[in-house]
Parts: sequence; structure tokens; C-alpha cells
Amino acid sequence: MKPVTILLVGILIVDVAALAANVAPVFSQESNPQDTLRWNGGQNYQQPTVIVVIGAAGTREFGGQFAKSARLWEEACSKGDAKFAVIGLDKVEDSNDRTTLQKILADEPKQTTAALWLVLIGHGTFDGRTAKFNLRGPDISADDLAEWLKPLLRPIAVINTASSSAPFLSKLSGQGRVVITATKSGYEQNYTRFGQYLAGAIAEPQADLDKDGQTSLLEAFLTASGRVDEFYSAAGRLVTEHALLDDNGDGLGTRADWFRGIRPVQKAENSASLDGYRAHQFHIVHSEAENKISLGLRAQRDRLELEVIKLRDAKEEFSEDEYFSKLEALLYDIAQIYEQTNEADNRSQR
Ligand SMILES: [Ca+2]
Ligand SMILES: [Ca+2]
Repeated sequence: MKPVTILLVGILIVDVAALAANVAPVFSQESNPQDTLRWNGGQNYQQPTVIVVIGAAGTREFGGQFAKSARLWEEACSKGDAKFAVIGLDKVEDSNDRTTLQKILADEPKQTTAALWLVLIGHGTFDGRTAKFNLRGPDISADDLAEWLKPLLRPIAVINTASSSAPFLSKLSGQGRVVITATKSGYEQNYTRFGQYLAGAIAEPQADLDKDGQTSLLEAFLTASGRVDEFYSAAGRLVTEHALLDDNGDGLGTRADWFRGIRPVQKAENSASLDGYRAHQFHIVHSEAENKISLGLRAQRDRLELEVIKLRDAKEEFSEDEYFSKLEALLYDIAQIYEQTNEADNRSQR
């Protein structure tokens, strides 16, 4: 798919097609699969990290399910060339997985545009005040994680797929962060199925809802939530888990049924902006076209796209002239990023 299509689909602009057409020529270069991942050896390339934490399983059946989800994340990381670490699957007696996680997080680069994904797979508890994720050895609370993540100034996705996980969302919410939980409240305490469906969807082409050649975290969240509902419906059971996503930093989660396609149509109460746009910029496996863009330029492009969305959502505050001139400036900057990418691509082919 051409970058211009990605731009248009990615930022969901319908009303600026005419403007975008003016900048279209710089996008017209077809991508060349040969060049995929050529940034690997370059100084601009930094790998994202995915840390999967498997909690105390309780039974062999749960253990098998958790290990299967971990394998799916690992496969996605090897397809997407992300650094993968798993905690909780070794057979060591008396493991302290809490300390292991703390150490791995402390060793991660503090300031980079490469994303850090933290995926918790297991059981959780909530006593009315504190939510915890159950590990072999001491458990971890949302407060523990908030403290450990504080020094990391980089894009972060925290995904807690356990029962009673919702309190993690309000505690870990922050600018530049995506937080996903399997439940909408600490009191949804039954075993959750969201995690296994999310692991299956994260690199699945069928979950690429906007057909741009890559499955985003938002798309995987929506797909997994849909499969959770299908599971309970087919089993004739009451749905006991409702996943939430927060990525606008307000600590309020949005449910999958508040989206039409990939577009959010309902806000969490009191929220100033809509959730979902940032999560749609997180991918484990990138399309070929996306892989041609250096990490630094990709971060700039993502920031500009979010500004376009913010502008579009505030359209009524501006006169038509003002709105289109601001929009044109942003689209021009985005076009420059694709132009730079194409120039670098052409140079490398000479
Ligand atoms: Ca997609
Ligand atoms: Ca939110």
C-alpha cells in the first residue's frame, strides 16, 4: 500500500482529500520489499522491547494457556524484529519474578523513541483498595509498576490481561502511554479470556481492520474484545470481562463497543479527548512501507498525525480559512517526512 493511502487511512481524514491530493506526488514512490528493515544496521534504528510476564498459573490448564499466549507474543516479536523477554516460564524453584521484572525494567534504555511493551498474562486480585497481579513469589501492584516505569521517557504500552486488572489503568495512565486492561473494574474477578485473544490478534493479518498492511495495538484490542464477546455468547454465558483502553492520559478507559470500525465515537465521561488514536500507532509487525521510515521520522510523523486529529476534533473553534491553513501546514510537514524517506530510499538503490 502506498504511503499516501497510509497517511489518509491512518489519520482518518475524509474532509481533506483535496488538500492531500496537492501533496500526493511526493508519496508516489512504490515501496521495494528488498529494502525492508534496511534501517536495522543504521544508527537510527532501535528495537522496541516486549516484556511478557507470566503470572502464577494455579493449575496446569491455566499454565498451558498462559505459555501458549507467551509463544504467540514471541512469534510476533520475531516477525517484527522486536526484542522479546519473558518472565515466569522457567522452572526455577523459589523464583522471585517481581525482582526479575524490576531488574529488566531498570536495564531498559530510559530515553528513546523505541516503544516498550509490558504484557501481563495471568491472574489478578482486588481487595477493594489495591489491585495486584499474581506472580510466583511476591505479587506486583499497580503502584509498584508506576514507580518502576517512571524513569522511562519513551512510548510505553502496558497491557494487563488478568482478572481484576482495571485499577492498573487509572494508576498507570500517562501522556504517551497506552494502557489496556482485561476488565472494566477490580470486581470483575473471574478468569479472563481477553489475553489469549489479544496474543492471537497482535500480529494477525485478519485483525488489520483498516487494511494498511499492519495490525495496530488498537486493532488487536478491538479484535480481541470482539472475540471475547463471541466466546461468551456462543457459550450462552453472561460476559464477565470488559476490556478497557486508555491512551489520552486521562486515566479513563474506553471500551471496544465505543468504536465504529477503528474510530472512537464515544468519550469516557469527563474526558477531554477520545482514546484510540495513539494505540493505533503502536505495531509489533510493521508493513514494508512503514519499515522504510526511520524510527526518528516515524515518531515525528506520529506526533504530527495526532496534531491533525486534535485539530480536526476542534474544527468548530476555527474559521474555515484558519482550519485549512493549519491543516495544510501539518500535512506539508507530514509530506516532507515521506519525501525524506523516498530520497533516502532512492539513494540506497543507486
Ligand atoms: Ca492496520
Ligand atoms: Ca482515556
